[in-house]
Amino acid sequence: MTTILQKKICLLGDFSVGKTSLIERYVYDRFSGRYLSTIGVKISRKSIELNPDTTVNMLIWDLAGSEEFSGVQASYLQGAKGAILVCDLTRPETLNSLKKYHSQLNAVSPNIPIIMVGNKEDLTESIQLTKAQIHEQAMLLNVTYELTTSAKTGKGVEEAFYELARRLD
Ligand code: G3D
Ligand code: MG
Repeated sequence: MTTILQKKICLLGDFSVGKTSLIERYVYDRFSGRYLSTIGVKISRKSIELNPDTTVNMLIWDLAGSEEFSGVQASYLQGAKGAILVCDLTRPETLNSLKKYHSQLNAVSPNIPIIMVGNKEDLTESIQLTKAQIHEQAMLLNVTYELTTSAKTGKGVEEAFYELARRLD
């Protein structure tokens, strides 16, 4: 018999790092490059078959709006079973911000699996963050897995969600 698990996961990171684009790539395999910044939360669903006995239904929460000004609302983080911290490889300050999101997350949903993503890897000319810097931040925050992605080309996106899904309890 197949067990189907429902898991809420949240994406966190500064405005414009590519959270919505990563979800669009993962769930619909598309990149449109323009998403209206609506106010509120959008929940997308995607299931992953982890093994023949276990399927995870991921409910992927995307926060639209001005999270970097107001801080993330506790209700967004409540009940999260996993999280993806996203920074933009072309903007070093977005890596630094992940500390703040991590502590907000920790206050509401402690000890859940978290992975870190450095997005926009396709913008090779403008990249200002090294893999070593991302690794260092991941170590500081006790994040067990980090990788670089491009929502535009799709590189690393499937892997990011899969690596999170297989760490969910
Ligand atoms: P957010 O949801 O974190 O706020 P969005 O970010 O997904 O809305 O993306 C913000 C901008 O970055 C968008 O461009 C989007 O197209 C772009 N973007 C997201 N991911 C990537 C990527 O991997 N590579 C490149 N080159 N661009 C990316 P606009 O122009 O609409 O601001
Ligand atoms: Mg968005």
